[in-house]
Amino acid sequence: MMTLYDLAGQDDDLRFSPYCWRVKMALAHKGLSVDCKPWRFTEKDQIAFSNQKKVPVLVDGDQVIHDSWSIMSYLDTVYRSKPPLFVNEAARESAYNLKFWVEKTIHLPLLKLLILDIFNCLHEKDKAWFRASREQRLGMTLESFSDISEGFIQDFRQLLEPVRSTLEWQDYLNGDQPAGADYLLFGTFQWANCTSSVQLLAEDDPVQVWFQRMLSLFNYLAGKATKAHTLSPEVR
Ligand SMILES: N[C@@H](CCC(=O)N[C@@H](CS)C(=O)NCC(=O)O)C(=O)O
Repeated sequence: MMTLYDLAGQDDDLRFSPYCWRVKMALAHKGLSVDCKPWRFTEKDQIAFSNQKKVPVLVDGDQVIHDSWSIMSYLDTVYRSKPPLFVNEAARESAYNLKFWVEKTIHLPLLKLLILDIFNCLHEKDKAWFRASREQRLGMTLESFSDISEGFIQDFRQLLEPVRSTLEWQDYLNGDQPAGADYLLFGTFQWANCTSSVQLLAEDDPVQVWFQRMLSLFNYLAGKATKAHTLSPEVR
């Protein structure tokens, strides 16, 4: 069986990395089983064999692949007889553009909404590292960076217009069935879903309706995920 190094929070079952969720959904789409090993930000030694410092890292026999996009591409190349994540080169290219839009346009504003919730759900051993590394990157404290105002949430919702306009008339970004593009965006919302109770989207927003549909896939693989705000206070 394959092994996936998967970011975990204070509780081993709290798995909230947007990039790891992409991969878990992609593996389920292909019908491949995986052992998802909990990993913390400060456990760099455990993934040193991958010659870099981030998860997801997938180990498949003697193959070691890191980076969510590279892993998805690997799965399509090696497991050709399984359902494709990208049906053709055009689908792959458009998913690649979507990945950039998600990472460049959506992740930073979303991080502003989530950052304190993320910090609170980390394992104790990760907290100081996370604060120091993120404050250095952002050039300010987590508290100054955070914005959960109603106005900011409205602005965030506006950013989603390009995908909303697609999801208004089709069930999935891929069409009538989910595939790679859906998992690329899904990871981002699952990041929020697992770490925070902020109401990111209105209930009738086509993006929210799509997200609920995504949660139910593969026998509720993502819908059953542990969420920080449902853990007991002692664990949190
Ligand atoms: N481009 C990578 C990004 C992976 C990434 O940023 N992973 C985070 C967890 S969500 C991480 O491991 N961070 C460790 C660090 O910042 O040192 C991908 O698509 O997989």
